[in-house]
Parts: sequence; structure tokens; C-alpha cells
Amino acid sequence: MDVNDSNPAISAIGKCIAIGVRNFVICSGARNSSLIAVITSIDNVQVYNHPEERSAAYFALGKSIATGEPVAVVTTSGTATAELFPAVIEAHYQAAPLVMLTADRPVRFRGKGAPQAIVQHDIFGIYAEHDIDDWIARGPLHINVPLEEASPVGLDGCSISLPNPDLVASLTSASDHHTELFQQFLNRPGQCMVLVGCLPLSWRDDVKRFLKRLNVPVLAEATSGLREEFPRCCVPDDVARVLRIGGVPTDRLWRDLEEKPGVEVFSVSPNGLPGLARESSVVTSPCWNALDVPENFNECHYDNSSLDELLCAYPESEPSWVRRLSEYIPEGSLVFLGNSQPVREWNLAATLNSRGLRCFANRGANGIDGCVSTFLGLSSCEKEAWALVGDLTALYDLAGPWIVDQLPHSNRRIVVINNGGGRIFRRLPALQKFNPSQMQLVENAHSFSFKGWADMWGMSYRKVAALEDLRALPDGLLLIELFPSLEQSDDFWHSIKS
Ligand SMILES: Cc1ncc(C[n+]2csc(CCOP(=O)(O)OP(=O)(O)O)c2C)c(N)n1
Repeated sequence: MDVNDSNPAISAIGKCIAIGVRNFVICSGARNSSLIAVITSIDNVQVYNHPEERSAAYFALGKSIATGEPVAVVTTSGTATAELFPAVIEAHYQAAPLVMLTADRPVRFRGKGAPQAIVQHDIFGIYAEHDIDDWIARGPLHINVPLEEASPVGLDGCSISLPNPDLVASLTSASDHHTELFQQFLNRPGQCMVLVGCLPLSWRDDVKRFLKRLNVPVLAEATSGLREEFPRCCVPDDVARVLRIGGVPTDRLWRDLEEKPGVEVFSVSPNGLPGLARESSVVTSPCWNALDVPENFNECHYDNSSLDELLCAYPESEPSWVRRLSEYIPEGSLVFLGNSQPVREWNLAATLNSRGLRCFANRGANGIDGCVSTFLGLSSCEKEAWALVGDLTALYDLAGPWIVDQLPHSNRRIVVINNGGGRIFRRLPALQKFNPSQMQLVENAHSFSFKGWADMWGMSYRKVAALEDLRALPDGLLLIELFPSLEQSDDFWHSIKS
């Protein structure tokens, strides 16, 4: 939406407040100075500043996932607005309420090539809602604010009231129709199993209670928050129906469903997207407590595989390190899994002991950008939080730690698993025939260390090659650079395949 009132800055921010925005991440410029003036004049809102819009937007995304509330990132005009795009896409697929409040030049400049006047209206296309009246508090909302040159700040008459909780609640209420469709799926015959991807925090208790009642095989990924509740099960041979709850699962099983049209797939997904190209059904908002669970569902059979033996055989491999970290990280911590490999390693190898670790990841669009910032947004009110990110993933977000000085002091640990490039590519069947120089190119192989990055932001630094190196960690922000054995990691993955 474009805001076109007599005081567009006040009007736009009033709308943000009305939909529940309490946190503003400001990326300053001249064009958005009146927005900044209004925001900083309001009581009871939290203001952050960040000079880098891409990181800022990811920080806002993390904060909005953590709170379940809309969080606004505020930019000036031009490419500053475009920098928000990756986080907007991620928020779209995670159905996270990210609000982009962007200053624009007046409408008459649009499409003319005038200085700092790119076409911002609808710039995020299908990834963001542009009409506040159609926004259902899920996914991104873009509020574009054309502002006159040297627009006087003019705060007279600025009356911005606090959010109306009833309005926000009514936007996210359950749908009878979705409940009915879900019930019909449950009532149909045939062996059923459940795949659980990333769950919004507000869903977790309901889904856990529902799955305990359902009593069928469940594969719950770490980002569901339910992995330890439902230990990994055998996949029944005769699965006729798959129920997927939450974000798109990272497990290979999900992709394989594309080629199994005979298996009925029903998704309960926050973003309303099926996550498969083949035919399937999807709902977004069932009433979990209203669902009847048929009595004839089969019980689960758990599979204690030979994983532990492999972890012992390759103690310095990445999966063994991930197991060790999952046992070492203090109970109750928030854990952010940055890129595909730590996500898979955690799902596979992390301890199944219930340690109250709460796992998150940006698995909406699987980008490796913005992970440090998303982690910092997610952990902004946590006492102890750990991120596990690959080296290239860390390189993408070097400006992320800017925000740390604005957050309450706490133990934030960024573990960079430095394996000298994008090692995940080594495991892709399609790349097995690449020669070493092609592989080096694909992996972006390097031998950089992250010590200098830690120094730049005043992070404590610990190089870790053995468990003893994790003893007596200093308080506060800490960069842990972990060097796993590349050879053992390759051998581990090779053995698990065979
Ligand atoms: C923004 C973006 N660019 C490229 C990719 C493709 N990609 C997926 S994983 C990966 C490598 C990640 O490397 P690293 O962070 O070092 O982790 P590792 O694979 O070594 O565990 C790349 C480039 C992506 N997912 N997102």
C-alpha cells in the first residue's frame, strides 16, 4: 500500500501500531527521517538501529518469529528497500509477520529515473501483502510511504494509540472449514504417518497434544520443537497417507513424495502452500482441540539404528561434533541451525534426551544469507543462545553483529563450523562426477579464519578442535570456530549412505 494522507509518516506509523508493531528496526537515510522522528516520539516501543538493511530485515524476522508479533523494518528509498527482499521471501514462506515500512519519493517521480527513485510500489510482488485491510497477520506486509522533499517532521496532532489485541487475535483465529477438511482426512482409511517441519511457537503445544492422541509414526524435525517427544520411527512400508504439519520438511521422504502419487498428502501449513508440485491438500488454521482421532490408527515402531556406532567410529566428524554440542549446550537454550548441513546433522545426530533446547532455522527458502541476524533477532531476549552456521553462511552476514550492543547482555554463542567452503555439495549425487577444480569452484573452497571477524565486533573468540576447548567459556558474545575433521566427515557420510 502507498500511504497518502496529510501527514503520511504519522498515518503509516499509526497503522503499524494498530496492527501490533512494538519493535522497529530503523535503517536511516534522509528520505525516512520523518518516519524516524515519529517512531522515536512514541512511548513503549522498542527501537533498534542498523546500517545494513539486509541484516536488519533478517534481525526483524528473527524477532517476529520469537515474539509472534509483527516487527517493522524501516528504510529510506531506493536500493535500501530492495535490500529487504531476501528476508521478505523468507518471511513469506515462514508466514512470519514482517512489516516493511519504506520511505519513497512522491508518486510523480515514479518510473522517471529521478535520483534515488526506483519503483518501490509493489516491489515485493507476490511475497508481500500491500493492502493492510487484506493482511491476515501472517507473512510480510509492505507499507510504502511517499514523502515530499524536506518533509517537515510536524508531530503536532500525533496521536498513536496502542494495539488492539482483539484485532490481532481475530486475524489469526481458527477456521471451521479447515477443521472439517482435516477431520475428513483423518477419517479416511489407510496407514498414516506424520512429518512435522518448522512449527510456529504458538502451534507447538496444540500439535504436541494432537500427535500424542493420534499415535501414529511421527518424524518430527528439530525446528518443530517436538523432535525429542517423538523419537525417530521406522517408516511403515505401507504408508497410504502422509500428514505434514508446519513448514516444508527437510527430510528426503518429503521430496520423494513427488514421485508417489498414490500416497495421499495433507498439509497443515502456516503459509498455506502445499510444498509439493503434485496434487495434495493444504489448510492453514484448524482448531486442533476440535479434531476427533479415529481409534484404529496403528502404533509407532521405533528404530534404534547403528548411528551411535558410526558416531563412535568418526568422533571428529561434523555429525559427531553436532551430537557433542547437543549434549553440551546448556539446557533450555535457544539453538539456531544456520544452513542445510547443520540442520540435517542435528536432525540425524543430536541427542534425543529431552534437554529443552528450542531449535530454529530459516528453512522457508533455505537461503544461507541473514542467518547471523535472524539468530540475533530470535535470541534478543534469551539468556543463552547458540547458532551453528557454516563458514560461507557466516561470511554472508558479516554486518550482523552490529546490533548486539543494543541487546540485553547475555550468552550468545556463534559456532562457525569451518570446513573451508560449502562442503554440502560434496554429498550431492549430481556433483559426484565433478573433477577437483570444478569441485573447488562449486564449494568456494577457502582457508580463511574468522578470528578477524570476532575482533572487529569485539566478540570473544575460541578456536575449538577438541571437547576440552569448550571448557570455561567466557560470558557474553562468543565466536566459536570449530574445525571438524574433513576426512572423517566424508567417511561418515559415505558409511551412512552404504
Ligand atoms: C543465498 C544463498 N546462496 C546460495 C545458496 C546455495 N547454497 C546452499 S548450501 C551452500 C553452501 C553453504 O556453505 P557453508 O555455510 O560453508 O556450509 P557447509 O555446506 O560447509 O556446511 C550454498 C552456497 C543458498 N542456499 N542461499
